[in-house]
Formats: sequence, C-alpha cells, structure tokens
Amino acid sequence: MNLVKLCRQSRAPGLPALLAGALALATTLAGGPAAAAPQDTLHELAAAQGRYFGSATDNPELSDAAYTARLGSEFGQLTPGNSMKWDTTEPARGRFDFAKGDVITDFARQHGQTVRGHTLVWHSQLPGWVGSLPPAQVETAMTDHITAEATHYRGAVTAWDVVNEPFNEDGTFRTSPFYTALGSDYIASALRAAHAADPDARLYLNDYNIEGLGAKSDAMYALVRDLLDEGVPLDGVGMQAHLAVQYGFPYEMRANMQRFADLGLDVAVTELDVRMQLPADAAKLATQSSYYRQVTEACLAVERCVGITVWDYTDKYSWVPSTFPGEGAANLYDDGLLPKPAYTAVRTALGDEDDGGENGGDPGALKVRYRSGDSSPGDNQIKPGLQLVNTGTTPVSLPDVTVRYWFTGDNGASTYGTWCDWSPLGCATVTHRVAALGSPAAGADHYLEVGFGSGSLAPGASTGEIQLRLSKTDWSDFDESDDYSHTTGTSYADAPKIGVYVGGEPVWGIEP
Ligand code: 9MR
Repeated sequence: MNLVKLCRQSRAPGLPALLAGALALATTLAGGPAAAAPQDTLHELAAAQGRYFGSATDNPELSDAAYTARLGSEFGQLTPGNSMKWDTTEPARGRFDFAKGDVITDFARQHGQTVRGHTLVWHSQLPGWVGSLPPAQVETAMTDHITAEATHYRGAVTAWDVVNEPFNEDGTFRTSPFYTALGSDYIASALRAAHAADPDARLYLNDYNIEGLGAKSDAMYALVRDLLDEGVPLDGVGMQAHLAVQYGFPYEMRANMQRFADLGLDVAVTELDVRMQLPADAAKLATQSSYYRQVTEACLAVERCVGITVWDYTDKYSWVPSTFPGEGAANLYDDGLLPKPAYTAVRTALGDEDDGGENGGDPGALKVRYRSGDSSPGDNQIKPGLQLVNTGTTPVSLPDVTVRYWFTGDNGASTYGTWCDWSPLGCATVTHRVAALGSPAAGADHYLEVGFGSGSLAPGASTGEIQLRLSKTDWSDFDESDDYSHTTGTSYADAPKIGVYVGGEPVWGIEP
C-alpha cells in the first residue's frame, strides 16, 4: 500500500480495509512472515487521479464469496446490472419492490463504495403494463416511477442513468412507449422528475456506440446541448463502451469525451468490456489490453471524465456469451477470478508504479499501419508498406520488436527472397525474412517477419514508411487476394491483421 496515494484518495478506506491494514502492519512489526506488500487497488490508483474505478454487479453473484471479496476490495463504485431496472422495481403499476437494489446499496455502504443507479427509463426490461398504457397516461406513469425510485435511493445513489439508450444507430430517436407517447420531450420530463426527487444525484443520459464520433454520438451531442440550453437538469453523459477486438477501437474517444466536457458536462465510462471471438489467445488478449488501456488513458486525459465502470469485472459473470454466441472473455479477470493482461494494462495506465516492470512498461503501446504497395495481387512479388507507431508513453527499444505479415505461398518454390527497398530508418537497420507457420490457417502458411538492428521509438513517434518486398526463389506468381494480412488499401491504415511482438509477446494484431 502506497501511503502517499492512500492519503490522496477521495474515498476513505472502509473499516475492514483499515483493520486489515493495521493487522498487516502489526504482523510486520512483530517480525511475522514477510508477506508481499499489498498493491494499490484499481480504485485506489484511480482515486489518486481524482477518478473512481467501479464494477457492475448483480444479486445472484453475491453468494459467491471469492467474487464478493474482490468486488468489495478492488472497486470503489458499483452499478447494479439489473436490480434497479423497471421490471424489477415496479412490476405492477404502483407496486414497488426495491429489495434487490437495496442488497446492492447495502453491500456498497459496507464497503465504502458509491453507487450509480441504473436505470430509470429504458425501452428494455420494461414490465408489460407500461407498453399497454394509453398514451395519455405514459408521462404520469413514468414520472411516478422515477419519483418513487429516485426518492427511495436518495443518499444511497450518487448518479442516475435517468434515460438509457435513447438513440438508434443512425442517430434517430429509438421507439419506446415513452417516445411514442411524448416524442423526445420524455427525456426532459424524466430528467426534471429525477431532479425533483433527488436534487443531489448527478443525472446522466447513457448509451452505447457513442464512444467515437459518428451519427449516434452527434445525436447525443445535439440532444444534450439543447437540453442544457433549455435549462433541463443534466449533469453528464455515460458512454457504455461495450467494445470488441474485432471491430476496432474508437480512436476519437478522447476528443469525443472532450466535446461533451466542453458543454460543461461530466463524462463517465459506464459499462466497459472488450469482447472477442472465442477461443481467446495471446494476440486477442493483447489487443484487449490495449483497448482497456486506451479507454483508461482517454478518461484520464479529459478532466471531466469522472470514472470508469467495468460491466462486471470477471468473465465468470459476463453478459456477453449469452448475447453474442461464440464471443466472450470480455472482462479484466478470467472465469477463475485471475487477473488477465488487461488488468495489468489498466493498472499501468492508472499510473501504477509497483507492477515490478513485468509488464515491460506498457504492453499494448505499439500499433502497425499498412498499405499495399502492389497494384498487381496476382504477380510474383508481395510489396507491403509498414509503419510502426508507438502509441504509449514510454520509449520502445526497436531491437525488441518484430512485425509479422501473414500470407500464403501458393504453388511453386517454398524458399523466398526478401528486400527492404526504402525506410527513413535506413534499410541497413531493418531485418526481414520469411518463416513458415507451424499450423497453417486460412490465408496464412508463411509470414514476413520484420525486425530492427538498432534504434528506439519515442512515445508518439512512427518509424515512417518501411517499403518491403518478397518473392519466391522460382519467381512463380502469388494470389495475394486471399492473404490474411493483405488489403487493397493504398493509403496507410491501422492493420489489425498484422502482428507486432515485443520480446516475442504479442502487443498488437489478431493472429490468423
Ligand atoms: O448485464 C445485463 C444483463 O444481465 C441483462 O440480461 C441485460 C438485459 O437487457 O442487460 C444487461 O445490461 C445492459 C445494460 O443494462 C444496458 N447496456 C447494455 C447492457 C448489456 O446488455
């Protein structure tokens, strides 16, 4: 435990944590077993930077003692995944049931955690009676629901997702009983009712796929700007951040957060997870780590980003496998509650100084950009152009780095010639060779491996273009069109199907 950080944290440690600390100190002073010093928790690291780090949870999981031990110690904020939703809290009109939500707020109180309330108005998990109301009764039913729930949780919930997922992907308003009856005015009405019931709670609109720039985040931006202009009580925007390694990272996340912050709003990452196609492998986990790291860095870079909530912390209780068949492994801890590489990446991004360097400083801090330098994918040469970029905060030693471009040799010789035609680093420092893949995969039975004899890449720097070329020794033709790493793009773009390795460990790219 780093005392300086502890003093800076905004949340006082709960009594159990203080007792545990006192016991650990007593053991050490008494010359007892020299246990490894407990490391700062994710929340302590975040709190030292003025943020919270939280997790979603749900009632059934709270009977799992190993799970609750970590939930209560590592995280400073909880969001109930289901227990404050309308179908649970008002299953019949006027019949309120807050028992499940109360279990979560009690747990949070016992562990010194704050709670984000989720969610007052949503088109989903809505009891049938709401959809059957005559339009003229919808507003009263909605404001009654908000009033009862937000009043019940006054003092226990610090922020509410007042309206969840109001938009379609194209930025139009999503149809719901509320939108059908009231048009988009239902949003202002809901916010006003929540504010009246709990003037101290921070009030949010929350949605997914609004992390980057695009029609949906533009629609959210226009909505919140109008609401603020009208004086509607609104404190923040929640970006759910249900990401997937196969769909790429929303690179504009930081800029997008900043534009909401510039309106005077708080921003929160409310439901972070990063799923992948199963089975997980080292490359996918490395990409996942880099996504978690980049979300954390974006939040730290935007002053009004108040904190990050993961949509549960372990794969054991993730919503992903049942919703996206064949996908999963989305969380910071695995099914056995062991931390995954993404956990270390988040710690490092939060400024952890105690990771013993096992992380190599910053594991996902490189990316590769690619363009095809070859307009004839059926000829006898393959000509990838590559740029290696340091996206991290520490310099990277280039001799530790290798890049793999995967392709198929097609018919003909199985021996190759390789060339570096041009590089601002000087082709003399660029090494290249072709290796055969132990287990051929679709589009890949060989790869071009590129390395570096010397040099270092500063944070933010690029190697610049490295023009490479390879052919078979018998100069027979390739069919590049089905090669795993090949694209037809002739301008540089991030290349998730080209691998980057540091010290042999994958840090970028999805292996074939
Ligand atoms: O995690 C929740 C899962 O247990 C429920 O089955 C699901 C039903 O819609 O809702 C999940 O939480 C969602 C959240 O409330 C809103 N954003 C998307 C989340 C994942 O579906």
